[in-house]
Amino acid sequence: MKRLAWNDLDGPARDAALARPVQACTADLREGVQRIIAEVRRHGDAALLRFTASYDRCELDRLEVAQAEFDEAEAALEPALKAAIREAAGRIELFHRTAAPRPVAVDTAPGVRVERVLRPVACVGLYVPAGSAPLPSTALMLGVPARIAGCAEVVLCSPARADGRCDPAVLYAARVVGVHRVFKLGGAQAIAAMAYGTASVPRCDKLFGPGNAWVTEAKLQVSTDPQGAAIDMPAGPSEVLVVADAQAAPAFVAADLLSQAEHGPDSQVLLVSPSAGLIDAVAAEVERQCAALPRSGIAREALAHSRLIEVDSLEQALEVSNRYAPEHLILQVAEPRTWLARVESAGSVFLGAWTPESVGDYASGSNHVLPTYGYARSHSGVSVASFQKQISVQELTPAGLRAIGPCTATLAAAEQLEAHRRAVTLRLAALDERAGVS
Ligand code: HSO
Ligand code: ZN
Repeated sequence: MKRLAWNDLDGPARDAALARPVQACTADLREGVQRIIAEVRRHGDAALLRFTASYDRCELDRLEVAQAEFDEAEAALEPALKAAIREAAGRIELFHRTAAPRPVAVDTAPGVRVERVLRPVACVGLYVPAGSAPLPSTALMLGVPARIAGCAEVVLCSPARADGRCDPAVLYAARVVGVHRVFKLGGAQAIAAMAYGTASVPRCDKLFGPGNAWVTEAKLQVSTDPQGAAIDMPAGPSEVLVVADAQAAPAFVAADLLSQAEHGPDSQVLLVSPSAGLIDAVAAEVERQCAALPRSGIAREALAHSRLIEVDSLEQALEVSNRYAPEHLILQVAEPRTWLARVESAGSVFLGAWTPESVGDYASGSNHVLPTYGYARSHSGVSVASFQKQISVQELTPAGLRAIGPCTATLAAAEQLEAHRRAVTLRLAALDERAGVS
């Protein structure tokens, strides 16, 4: 890991220190995805079966997972894993229900009622990757808020293995959270199928979930097509920034850094600390722990573009963190809660030595589909609100129109929008007439 002292860096060097690995969207990738989308739109299921045969190396005669396959998956799974999936789903449900937006109503003037009502996005498409590691937890993170929002149709796509089956834990998680239909589809073809619909895959209004470069590029392409589908957020590789002080346990900090580094070679992990001693100790621990990991090769590639940054204070550490806007921010400092007020941009925050980032990935109840790549400056993680539309409603009584009509008419006149003004003034005149004012 590269070691830097923040105060020795000038402006451009600071930008470079916090730069993410470049997400190369090559012309090849863009055109490859365009071709897949065009094929799926033209040939529907036939194209999906063809792409699945060539990319996932399995010949299917049906894309949708049948009830019997859910039953088999459930029978094959360890009871302990099934219990953990149900336990995690319960806490994700509790947090997301508690944090869900509520309808509101307020009288903004006597006789002027303004409301917000909530409606579910009707049909949503969830993508659950299954590349180097299938992610049943992602099925929970997307399926639970979709169900709470009340989406009428919840579709999930996840690539099949070479034996033609989906990962059994993904299927079990999908069933636990009440996903309506699951399809054995991966990559850009899954995104194209859900965005445009085929004979077997329903057309979805909004697509959710992480994926590789092909999935990400396909989501971007369908989201810029008015005929396509909306998406949850722009996505990039996983990342974590740990702020730690001299009293932090190096082994804990190293373990948290490695837990993100093992996601993929382009994951990024940063340690920001005012303690040179802690940085040395963490660097040694990372080496030691990494060697013992099954995915040490992946983690090592990620560590190659990760950083250890020495700052002069925790205040400065928080400034660096806000500038980076990490997907995950871990505060391993004395009294972490006192620093929370300084956090301006982060997807999800983990306070104190006993809060590893892994608990947010799986089981604390918060969501793990979070803004990466600096999007935490302007975006939030997936929540029930992501699966809803907020509709505003207003209703005026005659007294209400009398109260706010003149303000409206004045503003309409200032914008020289006479029809707008008259829509108010003719009603005010009608009220005057009714009241017998001449
Ligand atoms: N940390 C990932 C989510 C995840 N981790 C799923 C394990 N499974 C999001 O950045
Ligand atoms: Zn993770």
